[in-house]
Amino acid sequence: MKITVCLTDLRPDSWVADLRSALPDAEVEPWAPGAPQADHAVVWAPPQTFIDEQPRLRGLFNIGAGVDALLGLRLPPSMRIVRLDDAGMGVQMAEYVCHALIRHFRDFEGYEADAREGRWSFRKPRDRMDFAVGVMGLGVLGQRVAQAISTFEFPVLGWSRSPKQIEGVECHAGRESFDAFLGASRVLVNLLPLTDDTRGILNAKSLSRLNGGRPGGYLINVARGAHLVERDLLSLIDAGQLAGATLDVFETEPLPPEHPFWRHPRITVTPHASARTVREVSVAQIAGKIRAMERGEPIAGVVERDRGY
Ligand code: NDP
Ligand code: OXD
Repeated sequence: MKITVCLTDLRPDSWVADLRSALPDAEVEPWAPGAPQADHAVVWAPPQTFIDEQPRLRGLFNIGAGVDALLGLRLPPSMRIVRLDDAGMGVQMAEYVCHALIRHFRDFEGYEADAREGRWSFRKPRDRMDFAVGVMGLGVLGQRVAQAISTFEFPVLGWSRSPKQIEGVECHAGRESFDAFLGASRVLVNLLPLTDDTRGILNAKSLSRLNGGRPGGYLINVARGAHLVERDLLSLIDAGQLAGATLDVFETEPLPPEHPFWRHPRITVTPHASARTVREVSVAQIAGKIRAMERGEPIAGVVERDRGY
């Protein structure tokens, strides 16, 4: 069995070495143009040339959870696309979102500013019942995040395509319940995949519904930059309708130095770092799935191309 590794903007050496250890019977090589046809590929943002030169791959294993970049390529119908399921990202995403939520709720930014000035002053405690958190996307990461938030006793709502029942989470599903979900949420966390249905879903109309249409809504976007209409967010914050945002993903990455998000006092920026791929866990997961596929067994995380995730 041949495995090729094509990781744009990342060095493949450690991935190749770890895959060789995990699959000692396989021939694992980094991809270069003209390489022989492989059976499976481990990829991150591969170029179209790679797909065109490897048309008989059976499995295309993405080293991330989001497959929007892969689905933008022309892919033979026989090629199965497989995303990472958690693989160490769930706990990181839970940490990131809880940190951003609590930093905003407790105004730790204000305390940090006070500390820089040597000022001893308190904030009035706020009622967490007024800070309902809505999680868009209740998949592998969204469910993990919703459950983590609920341990801090915030009211938690969730929104997905198909109906769900999750303890401690008021679950909504489908477009028809979107407005009710938004209106009942004050802090909005985005963990949707980027698809034709979800592109631009965070816009002036949807974001101004937060908190029942009253000022004070807050956005945490950790999914994809193209979910957000960036100028709409800026207008709503500058008009005082939204209290601010924590953003990990952007329409253009790296975020250009001149972008207004960098210096906006109500926006916190991180460089697509909320949940990093953990190589050791990911290699173990991918190797397990390749072995199962070779035995003809079903595997988790196969992307349904029609729905886009
Ligand atoms: P999943 O595929 O497991 O979950 C996706 C969820 O979104 C599901 O609950 C699904 O509903 C819901 N959904 C999809 N389309 C719609 C729609 N049109 N309306 C309502 N709900 C919808 O994905 P993950 O949880 O693993 O990951 C989510 C995203 O997070 C990734 O696609 C990626 O873009 C991003 N990500 C970002 C990272 C970062 O570092 N910033 C790291 C990892 C991931 P249903 O359950 O009904 O199918
Ligand atoms: C992912 C990501 O999709 O890192 O896994 O964004």
